[in-house]
Amino acid sequence: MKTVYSDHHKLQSVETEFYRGKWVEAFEIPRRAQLVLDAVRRADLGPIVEPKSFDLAPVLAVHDPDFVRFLENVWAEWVAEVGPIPAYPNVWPPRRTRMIPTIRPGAELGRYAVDMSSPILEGTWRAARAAVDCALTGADFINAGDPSAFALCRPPGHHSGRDYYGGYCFLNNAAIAAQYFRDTGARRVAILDVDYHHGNGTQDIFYDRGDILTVSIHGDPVQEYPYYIGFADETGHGAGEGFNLNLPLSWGTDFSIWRTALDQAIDRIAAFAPDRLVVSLGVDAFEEDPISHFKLKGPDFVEIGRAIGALKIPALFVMEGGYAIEAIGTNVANVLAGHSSARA
Ligand code: OKP
Ligand code: ZN
Repeated sequence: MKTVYSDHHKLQSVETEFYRGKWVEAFEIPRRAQLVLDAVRRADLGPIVEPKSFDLAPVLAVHDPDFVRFLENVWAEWVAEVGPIPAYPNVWPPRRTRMIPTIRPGAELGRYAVDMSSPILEGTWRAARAAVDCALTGADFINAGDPSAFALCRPPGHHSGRDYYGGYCFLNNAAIAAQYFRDTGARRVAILDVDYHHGNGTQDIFYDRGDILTVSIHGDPVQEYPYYIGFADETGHGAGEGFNLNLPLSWGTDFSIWRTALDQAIDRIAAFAPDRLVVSLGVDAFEEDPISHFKLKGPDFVEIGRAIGALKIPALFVMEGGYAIEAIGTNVANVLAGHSSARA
């Protein structure tokens, strides 16, 4: 299995993040990707390659043009008004608002941001574009016949919706790859999100679509980020009715329970019979994760990979979360190794 990796992710780097009323040491840091890369190398999973550069068309196929233009340009506007410091919103539009454009970067940050976890920096746009390039390059390997590929994306993407960003995510790498699969010949695509957090952005993007099935296993939104969305009764809308499956689980969930949800997810995907599978691969369901509350252990990740591999559907793994620095590499490599062993 090829791994697609770009050094540009390092452009998205902050020391601290705002967490429960305080500035604390940041969780989503460049070292995460470095450690995953090291582990993939050590596990001898296959070649590590640089992404090709894609134009904006695949991004604009899932994100609104005004949002994309905002991400590209807000840094320059923020620097001109505020100076070269991380750009955060501190104002948000209330419900039932008319959403009339403003000429102030701070107000535009609040229009598109859903939380304060995702500062926009000088290199954010380039880092986010490079992550998309990793996902699309991986998709091309699968289109060329590889049974699987790993896009080592950073920043992650699954919290980014059609026109919003947050949860460390700017552009939705997995959604962009899924749509790209559709646009390059796949008739049906499934996205399986095993990150601890609900893939709210991915759900938002495909909610009214019956050609792209979205499935997410995650912390119950009554007690876990992103809150408000990710409930079991959100099943899709219009042509998408029945094509979104949420499997929320409580804090303390261990692998025996998690595995039951995975079986449901896999049964639904098998029934959908997609031509391509995109896996939003977060490993923050791990018991030692500092911001999460599930109880998965290292070897469980091998079994996750194996179960996904048993579907025998060409699979693109797209890196999302995972913050237990000492184990992130092993946990990711375990999923990929499990998948390769089942596909062999
Ligand atoms: C990104 B990914 C919870 C604060 C959470 C943002 C978490 C984003 C997770 N109290 N802050 O899905 O791993
Ligand atoms: Zn997560």
